[in-house]
Amino acid sequence: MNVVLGLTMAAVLFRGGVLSSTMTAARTFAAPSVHTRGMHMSVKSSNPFSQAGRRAAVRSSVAPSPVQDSAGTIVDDGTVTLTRFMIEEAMKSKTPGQEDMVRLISSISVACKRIASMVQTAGISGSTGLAEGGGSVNVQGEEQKKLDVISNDVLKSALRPSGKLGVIASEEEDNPVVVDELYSGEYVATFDPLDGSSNIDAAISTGTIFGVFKAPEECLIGDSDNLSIAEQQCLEATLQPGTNLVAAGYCMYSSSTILVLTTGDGLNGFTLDPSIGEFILTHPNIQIPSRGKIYSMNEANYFDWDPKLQTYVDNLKKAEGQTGEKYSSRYIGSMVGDVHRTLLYGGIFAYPGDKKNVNGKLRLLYEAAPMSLIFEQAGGKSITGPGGRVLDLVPDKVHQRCPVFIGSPDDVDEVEKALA
Ligand code: AFP
Repeated sequence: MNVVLGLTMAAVLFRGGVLSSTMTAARTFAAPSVHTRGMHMSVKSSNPFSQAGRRAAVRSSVAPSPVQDSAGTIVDDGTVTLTRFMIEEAMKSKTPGQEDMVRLISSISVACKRIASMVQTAGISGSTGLAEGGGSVNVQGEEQKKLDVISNDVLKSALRPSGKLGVIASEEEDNPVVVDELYSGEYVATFDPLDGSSNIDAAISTGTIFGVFKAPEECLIGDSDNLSIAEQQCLEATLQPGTNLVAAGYCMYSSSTILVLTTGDGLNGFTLDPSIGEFILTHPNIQIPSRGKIYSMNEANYFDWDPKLQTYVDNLKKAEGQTGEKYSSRYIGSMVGDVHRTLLYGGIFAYPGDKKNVNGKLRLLYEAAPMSLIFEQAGGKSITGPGGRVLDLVPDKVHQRCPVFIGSPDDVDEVEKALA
């Protein structure tokens, strides 16, 4: 289930007393340093997860550094919450509008917490299953789950308190539509509220994917079905290439809830601590391994693939690819889960085009493009095929699909060569 939201973020963030005092604290006490512990990898293992997985885990280790005053009292326990991280980044940034970005990300994180809670209790609360008891189909012909619809509403209501939210487009709509008083100004956000929702009844990982663009210019849209050309142009603000993304991220609802975020200056991961209801920085400066040993594709489509792709995958299975090592296959069918594993362990995730669906299945604006920015920020690559960087693709419609090959740079280079 996918949604595109347009919104303006008013530049009032740092006027609030709470935030001002947080900033004062951040100035007074040195920001806690983040430690990543080193580990030697001298033992070779045939387990595809062992080395790459450990390498990623090592990078993820975070030990908070408490700060004490002269009397030895701990004045800062060193925990870096998402809010604190964003505020400190905004203070360091020379890019105007970062305060608005803090507010936007904060609203999204609240929605993620709510969705995480609903996903965890779906089996108890009776929110598993199909919306409207079945037969509720979105614009792309996909049957909606109850939680698709609820997650969409949660995102809308989390962003609405800004008073600026107005454009909503979803899989039930061909185009973004006006649902409220609308100011589509500084930012336009694209969402897939609950990606992988077909897995939800089996309690398998799902996620929310989002991308944030700058709106071309301030625009106001009335509450009318007959939009003027200027108003239509506002709605089309979502049709931007991924190179224009100013932020992207995902929340993964799994054994833990993880929010992975980039605002264009590296990639960081935060884990929800349910005891305090805060996202805590647990994966600072994520870097994907340059090569992995796992491929992740829906092989049920094998016989519809390009023969060159079939050969590439056959080679990985036979240990006849570039590394000469046998790869393992892992496929959840929930992009956020498959991509998160690929980001940490390395390897390749792909949803290629095939004979039936030449552009594959994944949607450019709220699946492929945000994930591509995320991977590039982590040193990975993402292409549609030979010579086709996903981020360069200019959408011509909101729900456009594109083939995706995303992962470790060496693995993506290998598949690109194989397909050329
Ligand atoms: P749903 O949201 O309908 O479950 O689709 C999930 C998804 O868009 C993406 O998350 C998966 O990677 C992909 O579809 C799986 O598609 P296949 O079932 O065709 O493998």
